[in-house]
Amino acid sequence: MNRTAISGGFILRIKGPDHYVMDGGEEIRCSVRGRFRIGKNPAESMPVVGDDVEYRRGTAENTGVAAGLIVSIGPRKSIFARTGSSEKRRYKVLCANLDLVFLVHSARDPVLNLRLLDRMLVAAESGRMEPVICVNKMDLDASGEETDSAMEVYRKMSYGVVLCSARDGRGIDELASLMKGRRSIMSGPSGAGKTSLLGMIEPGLDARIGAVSERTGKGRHTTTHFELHPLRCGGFLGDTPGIREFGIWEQSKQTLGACFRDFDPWRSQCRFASCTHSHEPGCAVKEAVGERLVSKERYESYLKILQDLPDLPE
Ligand SMILES: Nc1nc2c(ncn2[C@@H]2O[C@H](COP(=O)(O)OP(=O)(O)OP(=O)(O)O)[C@@H](O)[C@H]2O)c(=O)[nH]1
Ligand SMILES: [Mg+2]
Ligand SMILES: [Zn+2]
Repeated sequence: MNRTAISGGFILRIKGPDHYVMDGGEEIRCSVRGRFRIGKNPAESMPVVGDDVEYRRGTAENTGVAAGLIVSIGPRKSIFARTGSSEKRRYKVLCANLDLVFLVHSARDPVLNLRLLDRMLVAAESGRMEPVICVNKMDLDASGEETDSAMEVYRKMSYGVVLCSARDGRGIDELASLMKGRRSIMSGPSGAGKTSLLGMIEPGLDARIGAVSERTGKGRHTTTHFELHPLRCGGFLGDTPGIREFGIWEQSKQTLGACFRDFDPWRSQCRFASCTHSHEPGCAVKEAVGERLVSKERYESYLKILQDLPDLPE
């Protein structure tokens, strides 16, 4: 490889040793050597999709195509991670620096699971990502009233909510306009319709993703591979495999409350600064739940997630 100047870009996809870097409108195939120090966690030592990188540009000797060597990775503004099912504390960063994460659920088939949505909102907040709640398959919800009223509590917390259908096309324009010029991904339970929505937003993209997805026993394609796809409207969009278990990483019993936006007006008024809003006397959050200023269901989600979290180390 002929060594030349350093250039910058971000990683679109990783295939084995090849890291495809988007630099302006050009894709450069880069390699990496060794490990990097990226986040504060030692688990974050390898580049992931979405990382801003600097690379030394050259030309691969045998093929003549533009190639490069990644020499540094920029700080991660946000991360999207997954936890292993066996070891809940361990996590793997799937991608970095996303502007938005679309939390795709379905009104029916599978049924709308608000407790799972709450877990995913915590994950988004924890990774410093801006979530947009997306309820798909609205064509299966005759009046739409039930879904609409279930979303009221989330709208009040200033989360973006889009009711959509990959079948009849409602909400698609709204999703497309949110994605314009931004880097985003879709995440949510398997079968909620993430890949189908992608196909509506950018015709043909679902087929490209389908080609690398796995065929399940049920005879349908399940997304297994992850990368950011350039959109014709500008912007980059990633599709993720459906979620079976959604772990929460890097949170403790003492920090979880900060991931619940609806607790914000009350958290600072608790008697103890280290309040976990569960058993403590003088808890302003619990009082707010009692006065119906905070939704009982949201508080139940909170307690459920809290159970599995460790205490903050002294
Ligand atoms: N009625 C209805 N069906 C839909 C809609 N969107 C998707 N589907 C169907 O739901 C099934 C699952 O859709 P996918 O797009 O594969 O779901 P996914 O979220 O990508 O699933 P995973 O890749 O397994 O995570 C398919 O049979 C789709 O045809 C919709 O808006 N309405
Ligand atoms: Mg899919
Ligand atoms: Zn409290």
